[in-house]
Amino acid sequence: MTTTPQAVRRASPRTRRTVTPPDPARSLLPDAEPVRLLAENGTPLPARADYPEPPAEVLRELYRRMVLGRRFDTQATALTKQGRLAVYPSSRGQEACQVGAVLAVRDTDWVFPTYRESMALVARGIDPVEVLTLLRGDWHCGYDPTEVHTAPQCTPLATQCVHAAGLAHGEAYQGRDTVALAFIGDGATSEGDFHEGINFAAVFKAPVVFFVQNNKYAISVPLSRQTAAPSLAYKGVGYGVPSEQVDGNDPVAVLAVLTRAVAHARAGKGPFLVEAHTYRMEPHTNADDATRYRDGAEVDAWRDRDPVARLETYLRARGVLDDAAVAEIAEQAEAYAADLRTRMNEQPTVDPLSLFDHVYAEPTPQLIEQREQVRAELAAAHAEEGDA
Ligand SMILES: Cc1ncc(C[n+]2csc(CCOP(=O)(O)OP(=O)(O)O)c2C)c(N)n1
Ligand SMILES: [Mg+2]
Repeated sequence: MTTTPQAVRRASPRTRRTVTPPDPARSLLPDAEPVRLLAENGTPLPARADYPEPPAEVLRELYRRMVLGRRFDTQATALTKQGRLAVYPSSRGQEACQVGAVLAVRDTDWVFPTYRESMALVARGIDPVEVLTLLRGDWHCGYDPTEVHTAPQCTPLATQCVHAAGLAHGEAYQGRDTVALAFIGDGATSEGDFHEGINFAAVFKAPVVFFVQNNKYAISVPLSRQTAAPSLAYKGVGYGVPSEQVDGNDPVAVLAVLTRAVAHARAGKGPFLVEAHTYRMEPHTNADDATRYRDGAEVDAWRDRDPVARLETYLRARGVLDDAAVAEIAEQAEAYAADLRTRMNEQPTVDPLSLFDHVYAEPTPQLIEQREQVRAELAAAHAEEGDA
């Protein structure tokens, strides 16, 4: 073996320079400030090369679906008051997140929603009556998840994170470029399943976008009582996952940031975490009284950051929307709500025994026994009715 003079110089302790290796954590950290492309009053902010603005026709469609989504949301709340829905968790104020996120993925990608995401699901094109089936208490899920590439809405917090990681890993393993988009609440990032899901996805480079809607509350618990993290996006770095923060009431920025996060996952670079700063304008659900834990001034401040108005102002100024277009979209939204009302007023016939049908692919002995108990009770009740 020959030793070159350079090699000797490199090895010599007298001449070795201490070069600080690049900090691998730095590239994973989000910008200190949430990404924002529109000011609160709807005027455009300086363009960013890393987050190009989506095309005008996409922004028009984003606006249209946000208007429909908001109308759907108010209609659903009204249906709880009429006894047509058992419960409804509103996402009013979160329209940019709900609609922007689903517009960033393909129809063949998988979405993993929570109970808060009814608006996102209708924006994805799922029949609103099917979306509300769970909340009406008829079935655990009203749509066929495999047909619409959308998991059932999860009520147990953060369980969808492990489902998303598993599905994304399975799809990649089979050579498909499917991305999984998991919706998560701020409170749910304190759950074990969030950590297990993101860790698994990071280790296996599973194409998952973890999308945290930080709406500042977990029912009555404010964010400050939930976490000491400077930002929920910082939770990515500990798992080796890059992240970004975005103004969740800026629809253009949400779509731009999610589009890039989805592209990152689809390119095989592993998961990405996005934290959107937004606000839940309504109580946790129709059964909650939010005045007991937050004051009106806070809610009013967020009313001024309305995402629908922000996008409308911007698109009008750009000439993408005018009075006629806005009126036409409002009309579409009214027709959509009217159709939903009519169909939700039809009383569905649900076979109580169907409760057991989809719990497991193969029913367990316990389920078979419970099903038999219910069947016998129903038969006895029918017999009694017949006697009367
Ligand atoms: C594992 C689990 N623990 C507790 C609950 C009760 N629970 C339902 S919603 C909720 C708050 C969740 O807040 P967040 O994650 O911020 O989502 P948001 O409701 O604000 O969209 C809690 C604690 C639950 N559903 N699942
Ligand atoms: Mg929350």
